[in-house]
Amino acid sequence: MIRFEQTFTNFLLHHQEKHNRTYHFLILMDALISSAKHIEHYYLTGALKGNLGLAGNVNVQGEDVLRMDQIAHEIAIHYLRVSGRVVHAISEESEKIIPINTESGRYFVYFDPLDGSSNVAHGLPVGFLFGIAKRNLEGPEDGHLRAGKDYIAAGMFVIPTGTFTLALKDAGTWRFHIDETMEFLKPTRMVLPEDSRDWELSFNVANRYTYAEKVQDWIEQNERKYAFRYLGALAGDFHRILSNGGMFMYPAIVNHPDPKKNRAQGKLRLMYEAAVVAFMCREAGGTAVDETGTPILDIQPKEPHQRTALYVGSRPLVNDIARVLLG
Ligand code: FDP
Repeated sequence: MIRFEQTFTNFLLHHQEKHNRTYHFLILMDALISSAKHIEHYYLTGALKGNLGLAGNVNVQGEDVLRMDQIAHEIAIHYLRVSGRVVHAISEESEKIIPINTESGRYFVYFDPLDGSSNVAHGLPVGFLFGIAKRNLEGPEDGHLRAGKDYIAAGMFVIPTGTFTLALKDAGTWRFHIDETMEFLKPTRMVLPEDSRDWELSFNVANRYTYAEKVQDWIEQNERKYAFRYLGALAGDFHRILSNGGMFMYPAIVNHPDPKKNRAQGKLRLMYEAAVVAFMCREAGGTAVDETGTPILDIQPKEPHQRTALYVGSRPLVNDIARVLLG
């Protein structure tokens, strides 16, 4: 017997209808879905085409090889452009803000088309993360750098696993899986589990002695209570936390033996990494803070590629470390 599941498109149409919303968001989501499918299939065959390597290489036909993250960026910009709905985009792959439809666009899209670069050469999971904010339709526009609390949606595709997670403001975090007809199906509401038995901790353990002493102490006191997992791609690591609970963290690096390698501001990007997962986490019942214990969603970005430290996951764990960070 074939089992049929609700499609993402159907889910979203009903959602928009129920909340009396416009069709513009549907067109934007269609562009993001098309981008993700295109990137996913490019990625699956990337090793074959020699596209998982470094830019500047030349392939056997003597053609320039583009890096996979540059290809992913171009794919996403193409679909965002033809959607006609985007005022401008901020991409990890472009230093400058990218104007798209500054006249009549409606949304700002902040994205990282291929996050988790250390996995790329191996064809292992990477993420396409995005946050969406809406233009001020009532008054003058103000510079377009929105704090996470002002996003209307945020999501991630874990490429090439065929999973897609989308959080809609005040309407929950939902996970979808791709089927053999390339449809994302089966909306499943994600709620961080309260039972701590399956909780996981996720951080780059090689960095632990470079963290602030109080963070090191917290790890010392808590690490034995939980399983430890680290893929090295935020989308994949956070995907697990959303299912199992626990905490992903990328703390500030302040005690590196080579001081030039310290990252007091943190490593991850606020607008298209930290705020994206923080938004999904809030809609799933969790929370996220930076190195000062400030909620990630409250941070007003000053520039598009701003970095931050990140602690994200189950509320009791994040609140516990926030207390230490504030102390
Ligand atoms: P990467 O630098 O490999 O692109 O974007 C930042 C990010 O990946 C995250 O996806 C990931 O969680 C983290 O950095 C991995 O950093 P480390 O290699 O320092 O652990």
